[in-house]
Amino acid sequence: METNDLIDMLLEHPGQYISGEEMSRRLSISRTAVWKQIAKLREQGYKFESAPRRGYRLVSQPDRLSQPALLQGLSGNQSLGKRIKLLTSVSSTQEEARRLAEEDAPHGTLVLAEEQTAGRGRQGRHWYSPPGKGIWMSLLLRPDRQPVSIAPQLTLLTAVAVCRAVRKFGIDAGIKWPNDVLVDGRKLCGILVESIAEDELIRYAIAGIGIDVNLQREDIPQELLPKVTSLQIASGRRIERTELIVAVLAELEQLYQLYTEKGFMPIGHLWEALSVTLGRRITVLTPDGEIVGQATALAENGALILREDSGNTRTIFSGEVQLGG
Ligand code: BT5
Repeated sequence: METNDLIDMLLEHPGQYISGEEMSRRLSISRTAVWKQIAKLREQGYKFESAPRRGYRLVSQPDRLSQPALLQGLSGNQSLGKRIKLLTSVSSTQEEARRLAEEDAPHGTLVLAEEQTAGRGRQGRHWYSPPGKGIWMSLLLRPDRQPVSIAPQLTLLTAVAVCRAVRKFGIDAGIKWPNDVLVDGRKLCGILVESIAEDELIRYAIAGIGIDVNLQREDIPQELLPKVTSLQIASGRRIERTELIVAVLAELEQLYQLYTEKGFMPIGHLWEALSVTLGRRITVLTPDGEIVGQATALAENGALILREDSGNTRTIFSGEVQLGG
């Protein structure tokens, strides 16, 4: 007998106890075999309550992503997420997406992992990606004859997509320039767009998205605690990862199409509306030192425009923004 038969039977009676005797009769296996299957399922992360004479009740199932459920959820999309590679553990989904891109994987190919052992942020920083708690994924984009200079726009577009998807779950997320999605001033998602160019044109870009979904405070490393949150911490409830992945990809599909048809301007406006940076006094840490001023606008090329106290206007292409200054 497959453990699945037992699970199916328990799922047919949600919340109800079923006695060991009844299970053994209905599945035509011995009572010992039932105990063994229950033990095996417990090891896989299923949780049961057992009570004398009443039997077993399924309390919760492990939160695992499944390829059929994802493909089903994404079936409404035209191009993004039609091909999925789902891994249990990988160094970084960016690496895997890149490998697939070099093997001519199509636009919209999505790589997801339950866990990353060497997830990365910008400038080689580490991205913490524990198993089963978050969304760690990379999306392959093949823009049509676009210059490499548009890569920052893709970062902003991705941030808008994640922010809008998260808001659909009733969570008040905002975007910190350029690539962080925040809730209550804490980071919930990071985005890393890497592009491979040839003759100044993008051959392909890989949009890496890391979202802290069901992490609890004790899951977050001490040094990250002051500045990191998760959807579960922010909302007080578990969020179904598959639903959120589907929501993010649906937003991305829509925004990417808008971008292809109308350029960056409408995306820029959406970004501005969700920004927690614009209009604020900020400090930007750049490779050349600190710049303090008022964030006034987003430039067409994705740069941030800042007005220093002296009245000088500065254009920031990259850097670390701290709100306040
Ligand atoms: C980012 O870098 O925010 C981009 C993160 C992109 C991660 C995704 S996951 C799927 C794909 N595969 C990868 O290997 N990467 C992408 P950056 O702005 O440099 O921020 C990195 C900083 O965020 C770290 O130095 C930590 O301070 C903080 N951090 C690390 N892990 C975090 C987490 N899980 N949640 C929130 N903040 C985190």
